[in-house]
Amino acid sequence: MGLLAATSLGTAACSDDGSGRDTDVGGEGIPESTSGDEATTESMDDTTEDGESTSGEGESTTEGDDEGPIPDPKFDVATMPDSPDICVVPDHVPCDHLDYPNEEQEAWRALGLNCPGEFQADIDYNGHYLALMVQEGQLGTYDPPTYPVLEGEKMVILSTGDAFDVVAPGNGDGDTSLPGNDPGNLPAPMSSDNVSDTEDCEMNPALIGMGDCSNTIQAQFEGTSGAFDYAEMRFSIEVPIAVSGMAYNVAFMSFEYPDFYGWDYNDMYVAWLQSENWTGNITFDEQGKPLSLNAGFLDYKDAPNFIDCPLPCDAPELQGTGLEGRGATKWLETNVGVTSGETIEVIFAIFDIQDNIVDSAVLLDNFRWTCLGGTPGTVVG
Ligand SMILES: [Ca+2]
Ligand SMILES: [Ca+2]
Ligand SMILES: [Ca+2]
Repeated sequence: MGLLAATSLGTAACSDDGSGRDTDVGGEGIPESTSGDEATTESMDDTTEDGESTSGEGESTTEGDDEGPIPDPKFDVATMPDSPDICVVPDHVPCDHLDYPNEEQEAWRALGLNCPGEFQADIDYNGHYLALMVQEGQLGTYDPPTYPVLEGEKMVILSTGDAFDVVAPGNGDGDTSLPGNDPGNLPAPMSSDNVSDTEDCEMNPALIGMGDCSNTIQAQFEGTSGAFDYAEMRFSIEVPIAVSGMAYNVAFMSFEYPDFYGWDYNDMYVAWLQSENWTGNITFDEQGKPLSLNAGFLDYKDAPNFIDCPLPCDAPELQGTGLEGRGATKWLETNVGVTSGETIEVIFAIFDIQDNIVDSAVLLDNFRWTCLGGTPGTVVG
């Protein structure tokens, strides 16, 4: 069965014991009584917390003698129906094979969002129309595929230039300026500022909302002219009942490799989450930095460089993509905890730093709900 949703986040998550009885919605934040006529309720809650099934009403009512410490406070979200303390990922049927009125709408479904009959997101694309495109089928020609589609039949390409340059060799030179998309600072609610010089939001949750909880953006942003050729996909969505995390897949690739590899400033990708539990970047390389040309996950280097890939240095995995002779990461996977019933805002943003010159891009696919809570993390996957 699923994981325990409420325990991993510690805030308003799931509420009831599955018995069909209604927890008092006026009692938010107040631990349930452990005495008197509540004894039956408590023993059933204990059963739930042990991870056993409580699907049948009236089970386990004779276990009143294994009372442990006072149970953790239980919360009830008044706008939600009562739900059991288990995590259940809603069914998802990919819909990116359907016809769409325009490529922007197509992109959201390629990502795995807004399929018919599923939780709908408020969606907003901001960027030049050339920066966004939808790729059907694997990117490149390598076998086994380096970048297979992970959900449905299509994935998104988001670029700091012409996204078409990513698709195949010779489509373009990977160096396109897109006038009118140079905000410098990151658009609200994003902020490049660290929440603190010494703590992140995992160490000190009181810092949530004060800036970038991950403290990863500022160091790459400071002292530059900021974001150029900026493109973002942003959406707001209510987290479904009995879900404790969200995940998606991303791969970063850059035409800046190898010429500008190892330079202080380079293009950057930020995945921003605005939620009760986190405000800030959620996608990192293996050194805990944002994805960029110098990302620690830059596994595919298809040309030598003087820092860490002497001759011969190539990456046949990039065959048939526009990134031949350049650099890229594998498919990566980010997961982060979110809370049932809250409305989160998610922003996938890519931008040149310092100038519009030489582009970078990300592949995006497979947005989904999960049963993994906790602070954000990114792994190869
Ligand atoms: Ca897809
Ligand atoms: Ca550019
Ligand atoms: Ca650039």
